[in-house]
Amino acid sequence: MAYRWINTLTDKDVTPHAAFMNRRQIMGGALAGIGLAGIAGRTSAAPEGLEPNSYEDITSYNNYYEFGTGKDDPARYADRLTIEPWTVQIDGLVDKPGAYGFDDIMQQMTIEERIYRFRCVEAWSMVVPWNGFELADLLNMAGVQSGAKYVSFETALRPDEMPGVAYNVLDWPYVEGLRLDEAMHPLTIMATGIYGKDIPKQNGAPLRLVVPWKYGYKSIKSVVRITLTDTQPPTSWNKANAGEYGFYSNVNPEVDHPRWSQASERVIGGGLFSKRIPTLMFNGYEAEVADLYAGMDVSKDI
Ligand SMILES: Nc1nc2c(c(=O)[nH]1)N[C@H]1C(S)=C(S)[C@@H](COP(=O)(O)O)O[C@H]1N2
Ligand SMILES: [Mo]
Repeated sequence: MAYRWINTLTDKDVTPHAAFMNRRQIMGGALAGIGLAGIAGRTSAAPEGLEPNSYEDITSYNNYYEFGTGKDDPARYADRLTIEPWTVQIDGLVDKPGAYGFDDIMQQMTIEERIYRFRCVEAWSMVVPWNGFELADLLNMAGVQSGAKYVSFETALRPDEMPGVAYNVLDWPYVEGLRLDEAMHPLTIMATGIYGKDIPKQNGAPLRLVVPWKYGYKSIKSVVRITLTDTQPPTSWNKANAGEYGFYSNVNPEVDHPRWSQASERVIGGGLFSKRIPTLMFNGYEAEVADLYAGMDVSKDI
């Protein structure tokens, strides 16, 4: 699609911080016709050297229970999902509720690359070079009303296309939620691509939430509905097991899952050389997001 562009920033150039801080400059430069190679050559603060996982790793080791609970089930079965046409219902406390077509959304959004850490609650992790847009831009397009305090999200429910929904492992459709300030945070994106290609179905085509400082299950796939509300919305894993999965689900190495440690994580990929690394507070995004939780006890409000 012509409106998608891939920047040539290396992982060293796009630290999570620099990526969102430089967004407007990057887009301004691109629109003004400044070569992207020039942008890649700019200096950026505090390079972290995040090493993205391979496309193969990211698209073959998945959680998408609508297609089965095995890690390879989504890659095997998600091709059954029809993604054209696709509409996202945006409703609740917004000025312009309605059914927004995916292509219309894409034409209005600024697509950029974000290289983010991704940490599943099961204690494995990857680094993913997403393409996508800020959720805040989409919510602002719909016009968030002053009474809105939370955002709820819903995945498509297609029994004919999703073999996994025949099993009651979760209460379908998959639903998730964020507090409005979390949803509006510049690190929160709707991902529409990986490595510059349209996001594969097993990863949540055609658009899925990515909240990099929270456990992976918050990053709901194949979103068909976004509702602005004044009450905290139900979330699938919390409904399934409230003792193990809270609403916030912020990555916190100091708070263990009742059944395993969260202090470290297994890095996917590398075969025999796969390693365990320490898990970082807020998955490494503490400087950007800790303020959102000022006054909360993050060891209790899990
Ligand atoms: N609709 C839906 N969204 C989902 C899931 C799911 O089963 N269904 N799994 C979640 C979990 S547990 C994780 S770790 C991530 C996995 O994303 P990935 O397969 O792109 O790595 O998707 C999340 N989003
Ligand atoms: Mo997960």
